[in-house]
Amino acid sequence: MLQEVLNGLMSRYQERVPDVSAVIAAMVSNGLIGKADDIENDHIAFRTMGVPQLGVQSLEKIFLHYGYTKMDHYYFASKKLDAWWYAPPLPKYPRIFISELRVTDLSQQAQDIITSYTDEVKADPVTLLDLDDSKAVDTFLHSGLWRTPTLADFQALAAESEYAAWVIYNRYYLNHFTVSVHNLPAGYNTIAEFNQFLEQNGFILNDAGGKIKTSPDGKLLQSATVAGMIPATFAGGETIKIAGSYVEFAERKVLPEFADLPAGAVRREHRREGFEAGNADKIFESTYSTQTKKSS
Ligand code: OOG
Ligand code: NI
Repeated sequence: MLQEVLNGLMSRYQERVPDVSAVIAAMVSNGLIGKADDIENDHIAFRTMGVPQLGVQSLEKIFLHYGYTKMDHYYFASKKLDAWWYAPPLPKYPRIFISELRVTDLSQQAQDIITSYTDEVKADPVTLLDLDDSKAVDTFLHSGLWRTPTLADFQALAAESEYAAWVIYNRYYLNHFTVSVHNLPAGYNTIAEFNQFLEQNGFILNDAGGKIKTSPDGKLLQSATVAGMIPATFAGGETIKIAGSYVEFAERKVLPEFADLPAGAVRREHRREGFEAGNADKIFESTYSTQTKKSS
């Protein structure tokens, strides 16, 4: 069940985000991995609108049903976001990071625009789904939820919250998957080295707060590509390029209490867990125009 839903998310994401196949191809051709399936997916991420019948409380029901456990909360004051991460039922599955726009923190005008769309969803749609039907869940995750936005609404939202504009158009499309770098061959198994590999291969990295985002304990290091621009067609028929999704990279260092384990014995539970608000705050900007202007 869970594997089928994850496969459906990854296949749509890979079609929309050319950097996904390009990163995988570069890793294979340089011998970092044998095939795409060898990549360890550290986590995937979704964005949601925080209105009562949607948001995290709705989307999370799918993953709680598949055995995920809700973990820590993070708050992003200036971006007006909340987020939680979810631990998978088995280590072979990715962690999940779901964020939510604090809609009532926005201006009345932005709230009115958002609710004019989200009010089309009358009740929490996940409660109407048969979560044991992976096809139905897959279709739901890639459905419109609300009508296609107008360009004027998209631009009005973007002026106040680029996150809001992203969600009004992109809905539940996967925001990113994350290549775990610490188990890659020596020379590529740190974020610093992997970033160098990425840049040598022509990928453009998010440099908000620096290309390497490091947690205060020094044990979670992350980087991300700048989201590619995708053609988006609006309600009036206009087509402009807007930010799509991106790819992230994560290095989780071994915890001090396991420092003496032989390299071959180190597993996920021996490494730094969870997320870091300071890192995440900058990674969100991978879809913001301050970053995407470098790719377009
Ligand atoms: C999520 C940004 C945060 C992380 O790993 O901390 C994040 C987003 O852009 O929606 O992915
Ligand atoms: Ni992430």
